[in-house]
Amino acid sequence: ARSALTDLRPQPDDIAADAVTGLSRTPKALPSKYFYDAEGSRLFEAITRVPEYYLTRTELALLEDKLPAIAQAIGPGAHVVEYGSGSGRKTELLLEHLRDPVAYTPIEISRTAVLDATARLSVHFPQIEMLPVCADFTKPLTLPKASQRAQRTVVFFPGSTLGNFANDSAQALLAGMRQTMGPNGCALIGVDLDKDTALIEAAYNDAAGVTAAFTLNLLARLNREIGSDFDLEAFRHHAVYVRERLRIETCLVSQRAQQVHVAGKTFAFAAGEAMQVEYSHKYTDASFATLAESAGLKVTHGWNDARDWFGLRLLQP
Ligand code: AVJ
Repeated sequence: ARSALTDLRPQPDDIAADAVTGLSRTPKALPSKYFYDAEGSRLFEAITRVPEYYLTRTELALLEDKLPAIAQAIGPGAHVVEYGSGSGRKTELLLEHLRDPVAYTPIEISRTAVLDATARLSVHFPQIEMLPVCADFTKPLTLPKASQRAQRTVVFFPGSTLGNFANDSAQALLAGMRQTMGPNGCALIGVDLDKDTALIEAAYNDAAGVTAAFTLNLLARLNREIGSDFDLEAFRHHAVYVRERLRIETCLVSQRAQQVHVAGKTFAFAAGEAMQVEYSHKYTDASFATLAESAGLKVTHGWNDARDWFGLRLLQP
């Protein structure tokens, strides 16, 4: 199987500029995309194993249970295009169950991550053409062309990663997927569902404090990479479910009045001031259908676990 990298040369992140922009807002904010340095990715893996964080294990069980039906709905000859490349076991399960999958394309900013993903999978799936793409999937993309045997492009976006995007960016991302899949394509998207507030809040406030460490690592990363001087002892993780907006809103709360220096600028925090760092949207059938429609897509199939905690949705133009 071929494994040449298509490098669309994504614009490198300007962490310092993005941090200064966010800290200059009212209320202050930092972009959640910066959670995932090596330590942040390790901490996220640890989150998926804490008992309160039901998302990953529920989605995996759902895939194991429903993939025969999902594969039936998708049909043969798929070119699977994954937005991101961090879902290892989920991708394997999908490729194992599809009928005659032809090609696999992970899309990721990190060159090493896409190459690792295809190298690992090519061992299990020597018959599948591996076409890794280094790109920013939130920007317009042109994919490498798969073999003529490919009948259909299937965008795979598991993990409720869509939930980390505010509604306007989620809509833009889905519209980009519609371009990527083409008129005959589809998208298989994992979404965390609206449910009892206590269950959702527990998942983002685990007793062992792994999620708190994950959130605070954002400040540690900025200190490491752009030389800021956030005092990690002086900020506390705070995550609440805001039902009117169907989302977990995670912030870091300043424990005292303090000043922080970032890229030559000084930012003052009041005692108790909250800085917004992450959204994790949850969906109802209605809210997800509305979001999909706003991007020109229809929800044609849906599969939930027995408790209706997590869902997989198949979207088509
Ligand atoms: C990356 C979307 C799966 O929002 O649930 C986990 C990231 N943040 N705990 C989510 C996360 C805090 C996560 N996803």
